[in-house]
Amino acid sequence: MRRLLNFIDGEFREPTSNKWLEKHSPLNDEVIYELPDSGEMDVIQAISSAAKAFEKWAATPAEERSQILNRIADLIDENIDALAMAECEDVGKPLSLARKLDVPRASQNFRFFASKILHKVETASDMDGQAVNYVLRQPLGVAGLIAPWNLPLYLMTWKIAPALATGNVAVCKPSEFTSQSCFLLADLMARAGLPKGVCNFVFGLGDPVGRTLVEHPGVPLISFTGGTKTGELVQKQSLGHFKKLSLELGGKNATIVLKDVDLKKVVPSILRASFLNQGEICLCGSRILVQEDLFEEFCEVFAEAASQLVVGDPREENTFMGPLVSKVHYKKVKSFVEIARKEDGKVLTGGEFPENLGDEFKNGYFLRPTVIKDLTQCSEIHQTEIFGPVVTVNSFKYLHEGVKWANTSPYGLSASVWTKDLSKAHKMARDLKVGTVWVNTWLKRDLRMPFGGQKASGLGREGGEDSIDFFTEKKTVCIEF
Ligand code: TXE
Repeated sequence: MRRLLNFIDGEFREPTSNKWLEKHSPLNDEVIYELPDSGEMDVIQAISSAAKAFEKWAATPAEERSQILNRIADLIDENIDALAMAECEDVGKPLSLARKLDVPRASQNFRFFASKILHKVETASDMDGQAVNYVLRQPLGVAGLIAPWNLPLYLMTWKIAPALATGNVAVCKPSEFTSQSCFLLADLMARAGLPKGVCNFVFGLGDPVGRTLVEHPGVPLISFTGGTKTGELVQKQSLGHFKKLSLELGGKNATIVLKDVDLKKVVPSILRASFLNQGEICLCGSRILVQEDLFEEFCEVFAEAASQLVVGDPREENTFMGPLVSKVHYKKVKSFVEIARKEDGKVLTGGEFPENLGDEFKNGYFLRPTVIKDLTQCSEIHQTEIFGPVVTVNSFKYLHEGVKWANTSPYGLSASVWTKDLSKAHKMARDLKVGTVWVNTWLKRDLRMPFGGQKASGLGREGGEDSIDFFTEKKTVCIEF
């Protein structure tokens, strides 16, 4: 059986306990490899290796750090086939999506921060000729980087790149459901000439691996992406050490459709916003709100289009949706469809295992895109993150009602507004209580801009200057003349 290994101090290592976890394929539930069931000792070894490497890495000129990060980006691009297949096998996401989105964004993350650190300008001030002040930005040390299973490489590199670019070192904890791409990345980083100990990977369960990382006094900052419940746990675990925390958590995002849209034009984009990556993106629009004059027509056109989406073997070019990531998650998502039915929701399409999949996939975690209407605003389905291919559709009359409904959620990650009237869009964008608003588009990301959520969607922002801010400490030096 294939086994992945931890990557600590520049070498691949078995877990000290010699205990292993099995990874089941989302396509057919068969075991496809084993990963380390690492324990506290493995994490402590990784942290001490990183701490040993920190001083030298922090003193490495930005130009040199930048070159190494660009070499990592080159190797990611050169190894897109293996990396994309790893994401497809682990997550169940279409290979075409991994090739178009996940892997290119991983190398873009490295390139973006490799360039950003070469153009940094800091603040200075002159006190009427008496003294001068200037700001120094310095890395903190060992960064604890924890990523979820839906976009494993995309999100872990979004943390690694700025952490290393600013001179920190890292201990990375990928999700136990999706370890392959980080296992491959570790090798690429070593081949790019990253000094040993600068970036370490420890595979295993959230507790003990993630917990040990978060609780350890030698790890001054944690960048976490994952579910809201786990985010709360991470916050509690970090108490007592005054750590810097960045929490990217869950979402229950509204897609707001005004009556002036051209349905033929917007429905394909709203389908993508609803079901891309099997709906397993925290930014997916899972609550569709349509102005009432357009509501019935929208439901008909959208449900029909959703029923036509190709669900099947994620390795096939024309597949739009593969299976969900795990049996546990599949059962959780399916249970929400049953709850919707009990709450008198009307399932317009989907909610069940696709018929014509063929024997080889009969044990896979496949679910057809599901559209549900007529649920009340306070239904559990509207208030809970499902994180799968399940969306609800409801109507509203006036714009302020649409905004109010969109804001009636424990989450505040993102929203999208679809309309020809941009003055209405600007006004709605101001009133939506979220971290990102897209107008007539979705998931278009400018890495220079801040990204993050409010309320139960998280704490802090990363991206552009916000990442530099998060991964460095500022120091003001004042010199008297
Ligand atoms: O998260 P989990 P998952 C969210 C998305 C969904 C969730 C899915 O909305 O809710 O992520 O990912 C580790 N101490 N986002 O199920 O279970 C765990 O091993 C420390 C939001 O993986 O929270 C895994 O590596 N770590 C996001 C990671 O935490 C612990 C975008 C996440 O696990 C731990 C993508 C512990 N006690 C997904 N327990 C956004 N807002 O951008 C578990 N972990």
